[in-house]
Amino acid sequence: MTLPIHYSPEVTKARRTRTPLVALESTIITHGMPYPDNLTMARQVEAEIRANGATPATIAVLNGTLHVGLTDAELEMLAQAKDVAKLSRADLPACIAAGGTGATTVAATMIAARLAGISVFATGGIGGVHRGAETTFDISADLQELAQTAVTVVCAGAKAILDLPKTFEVLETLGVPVIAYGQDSLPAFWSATSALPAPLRMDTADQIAASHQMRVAMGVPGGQLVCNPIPVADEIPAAIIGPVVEQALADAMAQGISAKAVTPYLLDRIFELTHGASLTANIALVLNNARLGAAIARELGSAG
Ligand code: PSU
Ligand code: MN
Repeated sequence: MTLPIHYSPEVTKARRTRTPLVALESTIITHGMPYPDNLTMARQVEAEIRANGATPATIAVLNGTLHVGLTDAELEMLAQAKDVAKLSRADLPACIAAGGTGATTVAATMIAARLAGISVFATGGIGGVHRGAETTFDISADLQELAQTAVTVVCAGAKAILDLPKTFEVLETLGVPVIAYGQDSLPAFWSATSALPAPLRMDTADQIAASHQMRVAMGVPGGQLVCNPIPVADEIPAAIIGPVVEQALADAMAQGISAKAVTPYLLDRIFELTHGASLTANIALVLNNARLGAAIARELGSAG
């Protein structure tokens, strides 16, 4: 069976000329940010990757075809679309088989990146263990994916809407290397640092690329999670964002929000409660991750 994969003209060219590629997810566009900031962010992050010597490949399913790289018109369509499906590992093949359209989460983007031979993926935050998971069992499939798919994912840590200690415990259990970039503590998305010590620390893109290649050479399945702190000038200190997150979680509980709707609801509520400041920080950290992702992809390209 031939897989219905479509490479954009830009990605096709990068594959031919062996230009390093960096994968990008689309759920952050459809479910993570409001229009039109989501479109501005999607364009800026692609531009940042190009400016840093790599080619961006934003991933989504459009009418039953897995798109690796989107044209500007496709980005715009997704950014404006309402009710686009959110596709994780469980949903991706079913959506393609049914001829549907959907945005890929971290887990689904990793699967697509691997199929396309792309080793690096930059995003904002990953899914993880939700607070109260001891009763709801709400744990993102992103964590399992990191344990089995050989893609290095650059994020800014996990959001405080999650239970951070439990998220990192699960990653440890799954054998996923969690690497803080350039500091000893794990970054916490909107805040550059947290009280949690990082299991691993690396200070250069070269070290991250070398460790990715060693995993592949040794046949150790799974990817790496790189946690890149938001630039301090752009951060929202924990003392400010903490109470906002608590409020959003209380509102989600009162509204009976559950399952796949939890993350999008919380992001939207935090946006409202911070009058947009959470979004400004979110865009800054995604751009920062795009730069590091491009640097890692360049190292992998030159070594591979
Ligand atoms: N965390 C964020 N922003 C996001 C997401 C997570 O800070 O946009 C999205 C990502 O696509 C991630 C997904 O893969 O939510 C996780 O959803 P769930 O918890 O339902 O697996
Ligand atoms: Mn979930």
